[in-house]
Amino acid sequence: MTLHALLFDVDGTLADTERDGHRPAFNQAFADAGLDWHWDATLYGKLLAVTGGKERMKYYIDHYRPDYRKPDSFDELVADLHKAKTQHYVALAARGGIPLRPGVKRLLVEARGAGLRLAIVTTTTPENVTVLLEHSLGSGTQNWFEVIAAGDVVPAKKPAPDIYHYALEKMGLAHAGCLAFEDSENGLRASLGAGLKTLVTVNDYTLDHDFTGAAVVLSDLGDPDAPNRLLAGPDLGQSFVDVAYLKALYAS
Ligand code: XBP
Ligand code: MG
Repeated sequence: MTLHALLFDVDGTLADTERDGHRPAFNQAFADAGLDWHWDATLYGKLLAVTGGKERMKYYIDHYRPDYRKPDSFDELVADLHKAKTQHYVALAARGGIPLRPGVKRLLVEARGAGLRLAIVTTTTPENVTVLLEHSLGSGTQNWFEVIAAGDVVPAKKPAPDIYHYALEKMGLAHAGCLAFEDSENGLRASLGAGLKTLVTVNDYTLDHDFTGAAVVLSDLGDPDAPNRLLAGPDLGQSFVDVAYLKALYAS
């Protein structure tokens, strides 16, 4: 089986969205609501143990705020805060405030030209994905992706493999011939759980994660004039990721 489809995570993989995108958007929503909740960059790293913004807020209250008395309408409060947070995030991304990681645009353009099928597989909210693609990758680029599998379309978020199963089903594909791109342990557990070979690019929040089972772990995708670093896995003799590299990795 040859490589014919690429499935991309978004947060941490296409762009470093978490520390300077999602985190300030959550904090702004908390401040607007008059809450004394505030997530600094270190605490946020710990909260990333849980994927999904609504799930993350509940985890924060349960594990870090024993002093907080939940109102009866707590689920509603979390849903409202999450809506407000999404508005802040969308505004930031629409200002072009969240650049893509190195090599991402180059690889997507080349993969598209090579006829590889593309999909997005993420736990974040769909609006967050479309605004990021539109403003950081380019106008109309959401159409490059055959499926954008995002957010609450499956009840169990990563590390559950459900969102990958959902995307593969929509594409009418099994795991063979597909390669996933992830940045975190939760993401890798999800893609491996769906039987997918997975390329990992790390970021500051995920450097120390356990990437056992990844096909390769790289600092980033790299570019011809900005080599990446191989952190684990086979040395394919190339310091940036292109379609030839992906085909060789898939076959290895
Ligand atoms: C991303 C997430 C998301 C974002 C916030 O994980 O966990 O929750 O942090 O987005 P992954 P929402 O990269 O593994 O998909 O607030 O829209 O959930
Ligand atoms: Mg991620």
